[in-house]
Amino acid sequence: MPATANIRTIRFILLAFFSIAVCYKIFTSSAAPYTPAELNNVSGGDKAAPPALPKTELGNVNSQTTPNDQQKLRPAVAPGKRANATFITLARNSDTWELAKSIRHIEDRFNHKYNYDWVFLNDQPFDDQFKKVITRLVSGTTKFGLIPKEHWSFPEWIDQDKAAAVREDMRQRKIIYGDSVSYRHMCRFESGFFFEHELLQQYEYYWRVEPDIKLFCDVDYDPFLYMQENKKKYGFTLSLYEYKDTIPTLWQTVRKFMAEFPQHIAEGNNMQFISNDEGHTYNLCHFWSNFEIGSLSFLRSQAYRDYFKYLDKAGGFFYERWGDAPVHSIAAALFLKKEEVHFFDNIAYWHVPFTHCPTREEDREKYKCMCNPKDNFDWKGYSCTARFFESMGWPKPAGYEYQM
Ligand SMILES: Nc1nc2c(ncn2[C@@H]2O[C@H](COP(=O)(O)OP(=O)(O)O)[C@@H](O)[C@H]2O)c(=O)[nH]1
Ligand SMILES: [Mg+2]
Repeated sequence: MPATANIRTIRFILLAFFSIAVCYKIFTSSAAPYTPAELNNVSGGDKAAPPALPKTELGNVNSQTTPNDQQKLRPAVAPGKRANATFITLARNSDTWELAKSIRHIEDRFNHKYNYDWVFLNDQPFDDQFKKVITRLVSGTTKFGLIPKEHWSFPEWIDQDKAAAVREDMRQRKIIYGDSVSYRHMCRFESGFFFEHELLQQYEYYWRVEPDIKLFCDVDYDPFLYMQENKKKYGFTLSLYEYKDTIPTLWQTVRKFMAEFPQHIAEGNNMQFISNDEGHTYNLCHFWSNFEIGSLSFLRSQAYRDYFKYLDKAGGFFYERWGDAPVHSIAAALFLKKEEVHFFDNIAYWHVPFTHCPTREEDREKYKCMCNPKDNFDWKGYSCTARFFESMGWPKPAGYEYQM
């Protein structure tokens, strides 16, 4: 072999070796720029057990970012006891996506730490998509129930022709939901039957959630336990005046009931909230029942059952358009002591078109609220919350005058 060929071979071998070495370096450095431990530090690592940063770095992080230092992060699941409680939602299959939003709000602000169950009820069977989408969003156990026919139909004493004539009249007068049969079944079901459903029998407290609601603040305590430990029976966030045309004879029916069942009227009740003249007339004030945290044994009490039966016999769910909000509220005002009704001021809530945002700046800070306090409905003219405060003998909270 000539000498030049030898030199070429040696050059080729050296070049090949050098190229392989360079490729190896590039490949290994781009495939693994950090060790797994370093990666954890970069991304914040596992939520449950954040890796401890070196002291000097922690100092840096704290001086340049807000708000949480690592020690303040709460555990993913709140320790301690639970109440015997569930969320409850009445919904149609067509509500799936609006309801999904509500559930994310409740889970993100509260239930991912508490994992309470959630019962869903429908007058039609829930479809597979509803169950699949909803189940993956709820941190507790989901239960899907069908409403029995007798809880979602006209009772035999209702005159169908009379009811149809009322709907037509209300349609012409453009009364909201005035011509709807299903809305009337819904109001009657929420007034008198949801707490009788077999899926709710095991529970003591409920939190009602509707599709398309929002929570604006963290709920970093357990409202169910709060109810239990403070002997509360009914909780609300928003109150307002009812449309008079939907309940023309409701109050006269309630007055007849009170005369026939005086034993059900509680001592120390809150008649003052619902009447400006000691019970002669109804002032239309009610708690907005699309949000409720309540005691199921209150609704299952003899007083409430007698009351609902009496109203149902009078026919106003179909001959007028009685809503479950005034029906529940009148009961809460009359059959409970006024201290048993709780205003959940720190649960900031929206259901179209009203917002409840905590009045006090300290609360909005403490609970990491994202609502504009100017949107708070509590002190505006159409709200009954000022009246509730008056009935309780409470002063209005600081700052209310900027939210009127
Ligand atoms: N299964 C079922 N749920 C209903 C029906 N109508 C209303 N709902 C539910 O009843 C609640 C109140 O109804 P919604 O339309 O929100 O009434 P609004 O808040 O008074 O305007 C919501 O949870 C609805 O999903 C119905 O026909 N069938
Ligand atoms: Mg609604």
